[in-house]
Amino acid sequence: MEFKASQLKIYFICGTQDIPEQKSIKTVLTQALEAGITMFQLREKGENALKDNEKEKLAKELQSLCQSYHVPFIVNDDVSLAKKINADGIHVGQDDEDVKAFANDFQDKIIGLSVGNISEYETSDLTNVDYIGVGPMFNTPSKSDASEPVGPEMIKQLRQRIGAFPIVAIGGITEENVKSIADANADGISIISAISRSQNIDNTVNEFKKYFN
Ligand code: TZP
Ligand code: MG
Repeated sequence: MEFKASQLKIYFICGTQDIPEQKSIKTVLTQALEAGITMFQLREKGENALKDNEKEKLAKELQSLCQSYHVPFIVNDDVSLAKKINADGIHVGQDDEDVKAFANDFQDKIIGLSVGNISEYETSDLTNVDYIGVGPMFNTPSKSDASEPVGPEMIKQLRQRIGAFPIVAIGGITEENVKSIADANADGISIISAISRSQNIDNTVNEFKKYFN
């Protein structure tokens, strides 16, 4: 799938750990796709994360859901799974596998890299990278080892250095603070809990969409 920065507008990230009890990740993703998310990332993390065959089975089910809505399906961290199921892309952090090591296998795929601050930006090789994920913007309930929030100011600083290179903001983004992210000139927002825990996913996604058009 060819990458366009517009696909970053409403980038939903989720794993089974992010789903409230009594709900399923398939239902939540279906509602989010119906509401108009523009990209999806499967991020299985933590003690109870699915592994191996179970993870692959879930990944394929969610991939096929995304395909029916023509929304890119991205895998977090797990390069071999992304290759195996022919995902649309992979997202890695600074401490994950080096982009150089897998870039060759993802030439026609989407590659995302997390960049937390200016020094990480300066030491990152973006040659094969399609977008950077910048954050955490605010305090986040969804990443136990998250670093200190950098705020929308970090988007502005990176934008000055990076020009039109695609930037998606992450971390603690809600309907209350999304305007500050749009004003800082991010191409989009990546969201876990504000969507996965929303009482009305359709309404939440549509509120977010107003800021990225
Ligand atoms: N990376 C930085 S913050 C974060 C990740 C994966 C979690 C974002 O989740 P939420 O619930 O949207 O704050
Ligand atoms: Mg990672």
